[in-house]
Amino acid sequence: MRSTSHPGVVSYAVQGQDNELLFFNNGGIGFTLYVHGKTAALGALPVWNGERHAVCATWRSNDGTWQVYTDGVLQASGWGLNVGGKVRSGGTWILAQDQDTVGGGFDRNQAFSGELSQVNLWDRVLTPAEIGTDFCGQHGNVIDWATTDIKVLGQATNDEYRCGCPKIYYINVNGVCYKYYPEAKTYAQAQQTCAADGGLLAMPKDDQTNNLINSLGSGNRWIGLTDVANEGQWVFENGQALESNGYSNWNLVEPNGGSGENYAAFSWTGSGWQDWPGNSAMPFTCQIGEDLE
Ligand SMILES: [Ca+2]
Ligand SMILES: [Ca+2]
Repeated sequence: MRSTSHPGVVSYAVQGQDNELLFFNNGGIGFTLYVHGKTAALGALPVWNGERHAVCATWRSNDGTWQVYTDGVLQASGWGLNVGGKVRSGGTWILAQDQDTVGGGFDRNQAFSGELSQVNLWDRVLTPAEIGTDFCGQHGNVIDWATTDIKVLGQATNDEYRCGCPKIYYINVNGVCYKYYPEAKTYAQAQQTCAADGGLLAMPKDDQTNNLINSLGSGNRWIGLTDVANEGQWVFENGQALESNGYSNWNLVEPNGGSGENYAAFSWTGSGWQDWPGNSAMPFTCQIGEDLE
């Protein structure tokens, strides 16, 4: 999930109990898990930084044990939640809102604003290894996200969730994972940020990739291309010479900075490239996955 709001996230209502199962943020910093109207305070969860996060809540009937994990890390746990209870069948599931009646009773202040995906439900408590750090490829035995028909209502829209990156906040496009970093850094600092993720500054090696990387941000942004080793000999971050690749997208008159400008960036005008001094600070995009050799 990814959001900056304080909402009802997953709501399951049955006749006579609109909080049969509910994962909810109480408007402040704390989350609450409801089982058959009973509550466990999960506390604050580190999920409000605009990145994607994997959240998993568990509950066991016989002793009411509950746990909540984010990105594979146990954040809180307790016991005594609705001991011996059952979650009844035949109700209605709503994502991104809280039901106060079955299928309705919505409060506009409890709408989730953000992205939700890979919502699965099991009839048993998963092991920590099963919970893991990402939910791509999971298949709940009660609700399987991959095969469940989801109705899109209200202002919600449907989009493809691009699974399959080693870091969940990267998006997968044709087997390569990208993340845009909006914070301004020097070229060297941007290189370090990408390296810490196990990647490189994004390398636009064809028109399609260039447009994709450009679409992730705006303004001046570093790309993984430099002539610092030999003036005029532009080389991608993975060591491939620009010339041997056969695609470039320099703006008119660029590159024009000689030995004073040894690093390539998108310009504020769009997807064209310019050479620029590396000690300037600007946003950038990292890539991991394919094409790092
Ligand atoms: Ca240069
Ligand atoms: Ca220039």
